[in-house]
Amino acid sequence: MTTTLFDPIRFGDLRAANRIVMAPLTRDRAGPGQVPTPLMAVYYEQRASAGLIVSEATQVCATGQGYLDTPGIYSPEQVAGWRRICDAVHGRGGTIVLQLWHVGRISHVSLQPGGVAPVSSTARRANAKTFTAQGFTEVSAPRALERSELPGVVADYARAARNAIEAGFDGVEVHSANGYLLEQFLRDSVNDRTDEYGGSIENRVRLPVEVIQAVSAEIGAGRTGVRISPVTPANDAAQDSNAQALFNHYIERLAPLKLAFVHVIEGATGGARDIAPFDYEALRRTFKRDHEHGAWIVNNGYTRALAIEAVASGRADLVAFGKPFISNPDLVERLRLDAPLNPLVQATLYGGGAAGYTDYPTLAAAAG
Ligand code: 8OZ
Repeated sequence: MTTTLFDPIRFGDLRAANRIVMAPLTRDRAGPGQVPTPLMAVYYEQRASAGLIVSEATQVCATGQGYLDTPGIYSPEQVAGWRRICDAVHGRGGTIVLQLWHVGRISHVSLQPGGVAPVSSTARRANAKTFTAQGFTEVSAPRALERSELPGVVADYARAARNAIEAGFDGVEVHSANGYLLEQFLRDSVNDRTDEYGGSIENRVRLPVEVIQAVSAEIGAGRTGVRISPVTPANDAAQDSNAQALFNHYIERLAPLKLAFVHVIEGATGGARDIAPFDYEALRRTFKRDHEHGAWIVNNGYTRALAIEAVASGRADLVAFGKPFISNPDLVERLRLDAPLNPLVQATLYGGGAAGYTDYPTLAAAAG
């Protein structure tokens, strides 16, 4: 029988009631101290029918922050805030993992402890903007991390993963996409280091692999996933000179860890799927080679028809939806019924309160 988008699945130590994933979505609604709020618990609980929720990107340490009002997972208050969210989602039978994030150079001095420069693989500034208390602002020039500081970065991720489990998350997704810190090490268009963390592909994957190994060792590979975006131009991470070779090698290094999942953004994040030719299937084959039970999650611009085809053909195990989940808390039900979707309101995406966050109607509410 053909596998459908609505069939359950087990992968690693995780289980999902269907193959529909809520993609990580930055909404900038954390409270003081970067603590998740009760309103955020309402928002996630409303979306708990997703087979898997990947939380919004969450900084692993204070220097990992690059946007106003994004949540953290490094203080006891943040852990307590997230616990409320995990309890709410689990109360509805959902599964939720936390996305572990360090923005690297995609930040602004006004968001950094002590107002100092953000850190990166490089001291070169990105041609990118971020959202600060002053509105959209050019990112600040970074400082290149010293070789001796890198074990501390790895430790920050491991501690954050332990905090996530303590908060009640089912696992974590390491954010290794979209031009943030780990991709600032991966790509030769950004990484200009001359130590063993720069130069060759083997050297550039070193920090991301160390981070993912440390997280797996801390909480178990069966609760650990990774998100990649091999060809995205997001956040001035210009194409690597050989993206295919880079990501082939990266997945070769990750495959023996037997992670729960790999989550791949195909094409330009939030944009064209066909921005550059890339053989995603080669990565999937490598990941699955000795680990059939690891899940391959695909994302970016999937329609209902494309998602059904991706799962039925075996090209993907699960499909992540971003924007449709913002405006449709009951997206799973709508996809099942092939019902129309609520349109997205752009103005309320980032920051603010309940408007455009927890007030999108379900089908039932719209009918009532
Ligand atoms: C949109 C706005 C701010 C951050 C990403 C975490 O692109 C993000 C992000 C998206 O991965």
